[in-house]
Amino acid sequence: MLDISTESCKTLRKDILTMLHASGSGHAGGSLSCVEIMDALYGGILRIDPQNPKKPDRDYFVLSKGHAAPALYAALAEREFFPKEELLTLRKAGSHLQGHPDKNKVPGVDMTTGSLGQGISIATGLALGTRAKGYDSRVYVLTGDGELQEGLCWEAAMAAANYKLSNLTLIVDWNGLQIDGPNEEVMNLGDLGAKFRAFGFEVCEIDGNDLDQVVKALSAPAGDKPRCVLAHTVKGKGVSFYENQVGSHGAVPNDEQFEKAMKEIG
Ligand SMILES: Cc1ncc(C[n+]2csc(CCOP(=O)(O)OP(=O)(O)O)c2C)c(N)n1
Ligand SMILES: [Mg+2]
Repeated sequence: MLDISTESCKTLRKDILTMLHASGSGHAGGSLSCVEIMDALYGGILRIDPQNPKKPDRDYFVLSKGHAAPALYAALAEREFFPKEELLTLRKAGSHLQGHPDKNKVPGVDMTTGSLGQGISIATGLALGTRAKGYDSRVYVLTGDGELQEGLCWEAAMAAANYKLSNLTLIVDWNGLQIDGPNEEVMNLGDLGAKFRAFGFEVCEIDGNDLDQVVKALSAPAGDKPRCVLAHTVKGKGVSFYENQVGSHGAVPNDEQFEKAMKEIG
């Protein structure tokens, strides 16, 4: 059973590495950077029921950075949406746990993702739709920082503010790195706080690997605008040879690295 604790974060990190080691492919860096966010959401903040994953008036989570699927799968398995042993089938032929999440195959996955840039639009639609139905649902979406270079993100942000979607929380995993380098070198994001404020969001900025800060930001009562949580994180967090390394993006541990990483996490 998953709870909100540093021990649960360690468990999620170990699950992620175990999956990647077993599959021989996947994305370590961006899965490890968002562990505290996943733990806070699936450890307690989201109003969801593993026995009834499609309950319409639940809370929703969209993993817009779908390549971090191992982090989502680990959280769902620890929250008992499916048996934990299945994590070892990551990316194997026939497994429901493919490299990117599929809502039609994996219990607890609210949206199929992997093509970057789409999640904020989807979450905006979910926030509008659940509000129209009169549900008390809150909708959370997690994007990468590099992902924000997709223009579609900003169209969706404009719409979310226009419709005053106070039930929507956008979390940015601001780890500073994307697939081929630091954001600042590839396409500088500039002052994201000022940008989201100008678009009509309420913005807060936190250390996204500090569990207390994450919980406080994600559980704060809704205001009258959509909220943007700029979460400063470390790509590859928890594993010394992955932290802040561009190469950790699509990294997979070999046997020796796996042992070292598991020891480091403790
Ligand atoms: C539309 C689209 N273009 C390219 C890719 C390939 N791709 C997968 S991850 C990634 C980099 C994402 O960087 P970022 O958003 O910063 O994610 P993180 O650092 O959290 O892993 C890219 C370019 C994709 N999945 N979708
Ligand atoms: Mg990034």
